[in-house]
Order: sequence, then structure tokens, then C-alpha cells
Amino acid sequence: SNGITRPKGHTVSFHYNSGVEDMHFGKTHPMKPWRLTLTKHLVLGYGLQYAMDTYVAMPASKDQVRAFHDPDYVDFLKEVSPQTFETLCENPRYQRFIPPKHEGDTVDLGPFNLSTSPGADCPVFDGMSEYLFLYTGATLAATNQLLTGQSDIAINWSGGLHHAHKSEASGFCYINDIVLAILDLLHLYPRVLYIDIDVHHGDGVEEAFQRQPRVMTLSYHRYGPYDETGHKFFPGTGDLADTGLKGTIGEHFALNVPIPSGIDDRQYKYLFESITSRAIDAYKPKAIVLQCGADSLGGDRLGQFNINIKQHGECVSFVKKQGLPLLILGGGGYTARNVARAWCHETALATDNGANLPDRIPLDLVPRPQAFTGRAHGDGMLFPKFQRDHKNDCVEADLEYMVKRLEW
Ligand code: VJV
Ligand code: CA
Ligand code: ZN
Repeated sequence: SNGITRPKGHTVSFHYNSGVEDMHFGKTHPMKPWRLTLTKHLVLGYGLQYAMDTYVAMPASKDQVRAFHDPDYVDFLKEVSPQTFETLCENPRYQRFIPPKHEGDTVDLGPFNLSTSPGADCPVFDGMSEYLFLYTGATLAATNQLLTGQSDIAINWSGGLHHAHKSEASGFCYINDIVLAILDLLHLYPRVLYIDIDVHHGDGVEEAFQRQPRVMTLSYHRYGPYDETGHKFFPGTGDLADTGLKGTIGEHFALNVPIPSGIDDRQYKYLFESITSRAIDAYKPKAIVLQCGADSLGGDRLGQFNINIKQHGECVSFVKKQGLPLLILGGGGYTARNVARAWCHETALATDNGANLPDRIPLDLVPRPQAFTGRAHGDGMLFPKFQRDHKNDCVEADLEYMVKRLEW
């Protein structure tokens, strides 16, 4: 055999629908669903399917999505395509969702922060509606698997879209599958901890539960003063002082760990383990949702951290070690080969096969990028070394200060 075994003492399930793969946000848009194809082939190439239960996800229903999102937004998302966009925009029902124009806007925005302009964060593209309801369906199936006790760990790498708001798309996210999952978990578990290691702040999830003490959100992210171009790192929220909505019972149930660029493995490990363990000890969650955005890896096209796959994976192992029902989701990740390596490695860790992956990947089972559509996907070689390093702006004293400040 290939040395891959099922974990002893816990069950892992993997939820996915290949329908999410062949989507294109736009020619040079950083979000490439094709990274999910690469991840799947790497997982299968190693034989990790033998270590877990694999399920083909069904699309989420409109009713399921309405548990968080505005019904008008849900109908729009279900109907929208590049062909129907303009007509839908004329519909009086959606007028109140069209934002006022700002001076210097580079793209024309329609309702819900959606746009057909090629430079938009949240473009309307062919097949988009199917894509959205499929990644959401996979997250809800994974959640249900935990709720019914059929899995102890459930994985959906196509989910984890943490920026979407109730009636607005944001930062490549349209449906907030994480919020929907947590709402379902609250039916059974009195307290749910949400942990977010994507390089961006998990603002959509934090906002959704800002008045809810039964959900604690904890995001680690790049954050800092304005850069040379006069912009803040997206989305610009998640200050250390932001701990939930003041004056509500939700106050103190949001935690934010703002991090300068270039943080390395050792520094990240120190922050992640000291803060996460304090949060768990104090809050005593009964289930955990872990968003594993891979844009916190060194060499990411959008990210600015210098952490390696090994440390990214150690975050997953650290959370798994708590022995609580665990929903593992994807998120960002813009250097596709690294995303696939990280998420395959983390699938192995979840199934206790971390030590069983041979150093050499089974290349014959990993499709080469050219094999798909002939279109340029932007990632030539599969696994070259990280190409870009970010200057380490982390001052040790600041990291220590953050850990101290988060004591409560
Ligand atoms: O920084 C922003 C917002 C702007 C306005 C819109 N323009 C396009 C970019 C600047 C202020 N948006 C971020 C969004 C990051 C979303 C991260 C999502 C996640 O990883 O947390 C979870 C999945 C941003 N950074 C880089 C870009 N947008 C970007 C967008 C493009 C692009 C290049 C960069 C959109 C289209 C094209 N190129 C062709
Ligand atoms: Ca984060
Ligand atoms: Zn991100």
C-alpha cells in the first residue's frame, strides 16, 4: 500500500464538488478556483481518500443561504450571470443596494458590490451562481457531519469566504459560508470558537457575531498603518483594540491579532499558540471552526507573511489536539502550487498521516497546469521554492505586548 491509514479514534470527512473548479474570476484576477483542482489531485495522488470519508457536496438551497443573507441578495446571486447582470440591475427591487458613486472609483459598481468590470474584487463571471451555492453546500454538508456525530473533523477547502456581508459581496467573497456553518453549530453547541489564519482580517464573520457571546472570533492578520500607496492592507479592520461591539453582550468575544509584514515561523508560532490556548482555556468552546487561508504563507501573491507550510500546518495540529468537533475550511491563497501543498499537507495532518507523505510528490498523478484548458493559469511549475520574501517588520516586544494585551 501507499502507507496511508485511517486515523485511530476519530473520523475525518472531506466535502467537495468539482463543479467549483472550472471557474474564472477574470484573466488576471488573483482568485483562481483552479488551485482547488490542484489540491484535490495532490490529496488523491497521495491516497489520502483512504484515510477519510469523501462526499460529493450538493449545492446549498436558497433557504439555507437566507439564514444569514438578505433574501434580495440571495435571489440576485441565484439569478446573476454576465448575461443577466444588466437587466437585474434595472430591477427596482435591487436599486436600494446600488452604492453611491465615489470620486476616483476605478470600477463601476452594481448592487451588492458586484461588478462586470474586469478590475473588480467581486466580478460577475460565467458559472458564478453555481460556484457560490456549491462551495456553500460543501461547508453545510461538512457542518452537518459534525452535528450528527458522523465526523469529528470535517474539511471543505473550497469554503472559508470570510469577507461576505449580509447583503454585500466583499474581497472575493459572495456567500459567507462560515457564518452559515456557525449558525448551524449554535443549534447544538453552546459556544463556538472561530479561528482565522488567513492573512486578511475575518471581518465578515466578526461582524455577523459582534453581538453574540456564544461565538468567539479570533483572527490573525496583516494590519498596519497606510502603505506607500496611501492604502491600508485589506480590509483595514481588526485592530488590537477591536474586541467586539461595545455596550452589547457580545463585547469581549472578538479577538484580533494585528501583525506586521514578514512575520516568520518562530514568531507566528509564539503568537498563535500562546493566544489560541489562552482563548480556549478561558472560553471553553464546544466546537471550533478553523479558516486556513493559505495567503499567510511566504511567497503568496497577495500576502506579506513569511511563514512556511510546516508552521501553517502546526496551527492545524494545535487546534486538532484540543479534541473538539472541528470544521476545517480554506479561504485565501494566491500562489496556487503553495496552496495545494499546504492544504494537502493539512489533510494529512487531520487524518494523522502527517508523517506518511513521502518527500517526493507522486508527480504522475498530479495534472500539469497545461493539461486543463490551454489557458494561462499563471502558475507554470508546480513546486519551485518560494520566490518572494517580505521584509521582517516584526518587533519581538510588540508580539509580546499583543499576547499580554489579550489577557482578560
Ligand atoms: O484592496 C482591495 C480593495 C481595492 C479596491 C478594488 N481593487 C480591485 C483593489 C483595491 C481596495 N481588495 C483586496 C481584496 C483582498 C481579498 C482577500 C480575500 C481573502 O483571501 O481574505 C479570502 C478569500 C485586494 N487585494 C488585491 C486585490 N484586491 C486585487 C484584485 C484584483 C486584481 C488584483 C488585485 C481584481 C481583478 C484583477 N486584478 C484583474
Ligand atoms: Ca485572519
Ligand atoms: Zn486572505
